[in-house]
Amino acid sequence: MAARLLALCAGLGALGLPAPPGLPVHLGPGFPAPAWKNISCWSCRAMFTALDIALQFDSNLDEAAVVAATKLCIDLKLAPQDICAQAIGLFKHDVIAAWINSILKPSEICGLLLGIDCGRWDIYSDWNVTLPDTPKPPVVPPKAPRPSAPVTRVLFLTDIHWDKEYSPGTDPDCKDPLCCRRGSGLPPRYRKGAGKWGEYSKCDLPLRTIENLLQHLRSDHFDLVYWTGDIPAHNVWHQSRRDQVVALDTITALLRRHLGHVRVYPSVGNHESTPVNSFPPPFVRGNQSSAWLYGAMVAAWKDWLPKEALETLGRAGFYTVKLGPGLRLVSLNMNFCSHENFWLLVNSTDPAGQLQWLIGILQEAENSGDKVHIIGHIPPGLCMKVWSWNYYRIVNRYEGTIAAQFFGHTHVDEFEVFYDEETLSRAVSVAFIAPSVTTYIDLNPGYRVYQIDGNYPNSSHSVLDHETYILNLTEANRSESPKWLFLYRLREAYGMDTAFPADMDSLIGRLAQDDRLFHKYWYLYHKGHTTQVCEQACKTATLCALRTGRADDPHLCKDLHKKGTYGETRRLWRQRKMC
Ligand SMILES: *[C@@H]1O[C@H](CO)[C@@H](O)[C@H](O)[C@H]1NC(C)=O
Ligand SMILES: *[C@@H]1O[C@H](CO)[C@@H](O)[C@H](O)[C@H]1NC(C)=O
Ligand SMILES: *[C@@H]1O[C@H](CO)[C@@H](O)[C@H](O)[C@H]1NC(C)=O
Ligand SMILES: *[C@@H]1O[C@H](CO)[C@@H](O)[C@H](O)[C@H]1NC(C)=O
Ligand SMILES: *[C@@H]1O[C@H](CO)[C@@H](O)[C@H](O)[C@H]1NC(C)=O
Ligand SMILES: *[C@@H]1O[C@H](CO)[C@@H](O)[C@H](O)[C@H]1NC(C)=O
Ligand SMILES: CC(=O)N[C@H]1CO[C@H](CO)[C@@H](O)[C@@H]1O
Ligand SMILES: [Zn+2]
Ligand SMILES: [Zn+2]
Repeated sequence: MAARLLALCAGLGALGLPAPPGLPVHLGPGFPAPAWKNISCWSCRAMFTALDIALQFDSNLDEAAVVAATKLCIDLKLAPQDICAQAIGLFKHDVIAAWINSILKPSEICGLLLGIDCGRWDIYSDWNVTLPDTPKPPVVPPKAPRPSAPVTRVLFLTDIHWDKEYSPGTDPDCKDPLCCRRGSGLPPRYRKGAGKWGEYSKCDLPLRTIENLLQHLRSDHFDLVYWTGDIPAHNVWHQSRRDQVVALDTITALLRRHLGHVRVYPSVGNHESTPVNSFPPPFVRGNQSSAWLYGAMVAAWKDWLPKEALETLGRAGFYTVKLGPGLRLVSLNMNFCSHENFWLLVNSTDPAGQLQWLIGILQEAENSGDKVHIIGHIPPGLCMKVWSWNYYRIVNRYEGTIAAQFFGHTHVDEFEVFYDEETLSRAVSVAFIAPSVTTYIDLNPGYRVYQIDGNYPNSSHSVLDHETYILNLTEANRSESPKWLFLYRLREAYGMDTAFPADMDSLIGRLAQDDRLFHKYWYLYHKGHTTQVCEQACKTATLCALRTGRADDPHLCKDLHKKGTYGETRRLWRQRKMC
């Protein structure tokens, strides 16, 4: 019973309701700050034991749980009253179904809420993928191609977050988790209303801005498009399956119209589903399953993907496709690694067999001398520990085959370096994390273009450089026809010879040493719109994220923090927005 109550709380946490300013951090993944921060392990257990007993005396358990969860939501000020009620109404069905079979003790609940020190949980349970016996080929350090070699330009779009209720003139600082929309009310007299093209606040984008971006992109040339998800807005307390499919179809149609014949390869974001983050693995069947969503994706994307890819997409939201001679793409469904996907509390062992499948694809590619690009939504360093450690092992084993990795989800501009497992000192791979199209929160709209070693025999197919473009909202709002601007080019901005793993790793070292360079990074990280300064612990946490290709590894950042600051860094690191 406590399980069911917690399920509802988990659903709420999964809403990712932003913490009110000034309040510190949440303790467990996916839980909003004010709720759990101040609870000791002991009082957490006491509280859930009490609730457990109380609920045993109530015959209408689900109802009681809903009432209790709504009260908690309101008392803890997680969200305004009406949003609490709507959110819990929306989440209760699925979340209860996810939990009905998992019998949880208060200690397990508190383990989930407060971390592993306070109890155990299935998401902490251990499992290992099986690597083939084929020995790892000798490592060949990457080499820059000759200057005249062809280059592939890949347009990278992520986290569009279209708000169909966006409404200029409304209050950008409303009390709801998402503003600038119908129902946000009018701003106070001293504050201007939401801008025509977007707003620096907790707001998503109107369709007009997305269309404007796509029109602008017509004038450029791209060989390929990678599109890593999060299509709908952040109004997660009020989304139906129909709303999600309409968003998927609308944005897909826009891309098709404006990008024309260029092939687009999508990935599934955590916002595609409703409730948000709810991605039942294939062991869940019937109406609870994700069939409604994957089916809509198969229908929407059928012109872009071959039949075999549509088959795995329809089953579990991931696929692979051969892009051309010597290059294969893998699109992962990273929701199967997510702390916030409450279905994984039932069974988190390699959901949908995705990682084992990935190993098969990589081994085949290795056998035939192909390179592989991996795209996905949530970056691996933000995954559940066991999933991400397994993924790290795979990246290590296939470092010669995985030419590049690309993710989104954090909405900011960053990357994660992977190191060799033996010494954690040799950089073996980089996951590039591109900034969002949306402004959420306080950002300029933006997009990324990757330059990749092109299509010729023995090409490395690795990232040579990348460019980031933004819409300067301050300027855009003053004009009828906004201009998308070039913001920076990686190697030029940071003075790098290559964008290979070793150079990305040494960039982290240089950022740690050089405050001016870090300042520049912090500016570009926010797409040219910084609202906060970043010193000491914030800086360490920000740099630590760049080292962290696998979750919960205290060794990766050892040299970055001074003695005694590890706890603080970890705290800040966990505070990173889940988008
Ligand atoms: C957190 O706990 C401490 C000590 O138990 C207490 O003094 C403080 O007021 C609490 N803070 C909040 C926000 O409840
Ligand atoms: C998984 O592998 C790790 C490292 O080799 C080992 O310590 C652990 O016991 C293994 N776990 C299982 C469940 O086999
Ligand atoms: C399936 O589930 C959705 C969402 O919970 C609900 O709206 C719909 O009515 C259900 N359909 C059937 C046939 O049960
Ligand atoms: C969880 O899923 C894995 C892989 O599908 C399966 O081998 C295992 O038996 C499942 N565990 C439980 C407790 O059902
Ligand atoms: C590609 O690499 C292989 C193995 O190193 C080599 O035998 C072959 O000649 C190369 N092909 C070209 C066109 O460079
Ligand atoms: C955006 O425009 C404003 C006003 O012209 C300017 O101050 C700011 O520096 C610009 N930001 C970027 C990233 O170009
Ligand atoms: C983000 C931003 O600059 N918003 C402004 C856009 O322009 C309108 C009209 O001038 C202002 O009201 C917004 O504050
Ligand atoms: Zn996301
Ligand atoms: Zn997002």
